[in-house]
Amino acid sequence: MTELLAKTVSVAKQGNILVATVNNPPVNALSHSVRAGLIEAVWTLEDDAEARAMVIVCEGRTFIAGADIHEFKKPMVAPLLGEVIDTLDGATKPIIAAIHGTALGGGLEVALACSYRIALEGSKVGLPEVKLGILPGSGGTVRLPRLAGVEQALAMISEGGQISARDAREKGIVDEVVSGDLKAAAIAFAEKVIADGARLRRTSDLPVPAFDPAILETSRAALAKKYKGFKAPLVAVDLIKMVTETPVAEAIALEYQTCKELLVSPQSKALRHIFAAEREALKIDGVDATVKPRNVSKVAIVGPGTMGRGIAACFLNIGIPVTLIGLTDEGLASAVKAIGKIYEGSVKRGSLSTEEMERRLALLTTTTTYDGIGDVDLVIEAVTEQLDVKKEVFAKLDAVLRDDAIIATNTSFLDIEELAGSSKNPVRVAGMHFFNPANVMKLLENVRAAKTAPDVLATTTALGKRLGKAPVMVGRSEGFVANRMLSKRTREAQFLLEDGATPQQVDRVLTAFGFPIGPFALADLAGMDIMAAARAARVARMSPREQQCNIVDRLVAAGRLGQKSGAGYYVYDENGKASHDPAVDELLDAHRKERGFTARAITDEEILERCLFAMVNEAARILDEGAAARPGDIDVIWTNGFGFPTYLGGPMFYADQVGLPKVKAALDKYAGLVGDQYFKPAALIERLVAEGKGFYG
Ligand code: 3H9
Repeated sequence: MTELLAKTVSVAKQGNILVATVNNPPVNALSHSVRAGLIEAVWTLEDDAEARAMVIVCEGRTFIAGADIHEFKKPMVAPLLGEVIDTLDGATKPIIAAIHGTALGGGLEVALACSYRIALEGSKVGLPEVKLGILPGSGGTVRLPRLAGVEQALAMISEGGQISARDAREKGIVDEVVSGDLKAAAIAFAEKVIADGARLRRTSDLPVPAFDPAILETSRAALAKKYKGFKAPLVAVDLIKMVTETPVAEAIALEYQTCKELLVSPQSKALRHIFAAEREALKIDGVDATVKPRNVSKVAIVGPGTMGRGIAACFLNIGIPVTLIGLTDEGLASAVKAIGKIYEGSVKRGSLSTEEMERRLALLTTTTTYDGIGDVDLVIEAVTEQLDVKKEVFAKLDAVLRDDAIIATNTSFLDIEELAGSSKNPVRVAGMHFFNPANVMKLLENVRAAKTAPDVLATTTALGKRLGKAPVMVGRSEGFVANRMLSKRTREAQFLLEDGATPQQVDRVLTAFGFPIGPFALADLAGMDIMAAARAARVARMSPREQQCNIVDRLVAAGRLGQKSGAGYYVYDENGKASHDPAVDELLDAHRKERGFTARAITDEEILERCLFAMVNEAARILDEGAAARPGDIDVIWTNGFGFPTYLGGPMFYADQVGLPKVKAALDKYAGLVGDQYFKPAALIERLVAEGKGFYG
């Protein structure tokens, strides 16, 4: 083996084949030393008269997963990735990329610049740059259409998805899919290439295959709708169009320029922030990274209601057997039917095979007793939100579970300490707060109580990741983080109606900001009876103005339960299309009159600031109390739980972009207008402003 100067790449000879091995954990990103090492490896290949071909393989869990995101914040140091790609492309002997895990972004660009690509069964390839607000910058947009066709390349580049090695083989992106020993297969492949005359096959020499230019405009329209507010997907269409009309060298230069410009855009900064924050959120404050999660291979769920069903589906989806415990056989039968319906929907849409549906359903058992769950590793209780009912369940669980089995509560607002304290074994109790529909929503608020064991916390986090969720660890706090902040936005949306805004205006302002749905359309979707029940549960602890702001109750009394009854804040036609209803104006007028409010014209700016900054202010309190460990955790919660636009980075990142002095000035203004008790700036905001800092320093 030859030691290269760059320690992350080594080369070794196997007969007349050079094997370059990349070893840059955790994901073999193209850090400076990998870039330098790959260039050195090609020089070694060129200098060695005996060597006739080279294989590039990676150690660890994956092939190169892209450019090193951590280097994006600093000035790039030569050699840049473009130089690596040019060196690979210009090699006079064939190079074979041997892909396992995921070849992503710059990693796939490296592979595309090689003469041949072989991939391990189960591996994946993709150009996910768009998810970071950028586009491929080292030939990806130029080479991929030449191999896979313009339509396929456009789909992959503009949406950033990954495709399987088999699909990639079918589309011409990889040459062979192998199983077993990848390195041995790659060497055998190289021997074949040498036997066939060591032919070079430069992707950049291939012509762009013919395509229907209409697909560019069709994609542009579809992307504008699907990724409303995102810049990079639309730039991708322009870039691909340019590539089809421009010679290779010029196209590569233009692509790099576009990537560089996007890299410094606010959207890319925000999206990269969320990428990092989601990974940071997996690190539990105060729990050492070496703490091992407990094994979870069998679970029970108590409560076959809406939440229990969705949670059960989450576990069945990843092959974990579930015992669903209910009070009656009828309730359980209806839960099984509902879970079946979830899967039937997926089968109809073509995203699930019938066999897979049957395999998942076979993992589900139901029971009305606690007798058979002595061997489960985890129980999630998802029974009704009443402390005494939940305590009773805990007592029953304590009687039958193994000592090391975990009890997780799905409570959304009960006191986690009181629940944990009701178990004989509080170290095993934590919260796993799923959001409805649990099988769809990515957010998972894991809740720690004072005595929860570190490995129980590590287990809920690891499990969240296995379930494909964005898990965030939160602490004791009424409504935890997500709902506690939401309640402030809900309060302001309601107060704005009293002050003179209309539901349409508030919804328009918040959707124009980037939320997928406004608070009133959302309330109509959830159901006004549900909203009224949630309000009733909290009303005793509300301020007098909030207590009397009973618009929701008025709507319920008027039979306006939302979409399900055809009318709520809006009226709905038979296709579910919402429109303005003058009856709601009358209802609001009557409410204002009764409560002594005179409607005034409210600006869009006031709506946005009151709704957003009320949340940010509450988040600052949550941080100060320690119920969230980092501002990034709150950004992950809001982007995954309530559709806060990722391209704005979440509420805390957004507040920093606005500038905390400006946020504080707005809070002061609304404290005067709406009331000090609602808008008095949180102590943390006062402190940060005084220190000239933001949430992120
Ligand atoms: C690009 O290539 C641009 C070029 O076209 C042009 C340039 C001019 N860099 O996700 P995980 C870290 S843009 C540095 O939990 P998994 C991550 O922070 C790039 N670090 O693992 C975490 O660190 P820590 C295009 C990276 O197994 C650790 O790896 N590529 C990078 O669930 C584990 O990450 C992408 O966008 C990186 N590129 O998933 C790929 N990626 O443990 C982004 C990850 O300290 N990456 N880390 O928190 C992914 O999609 C997933 O990480 C991957 C593994 C699927 C690879």
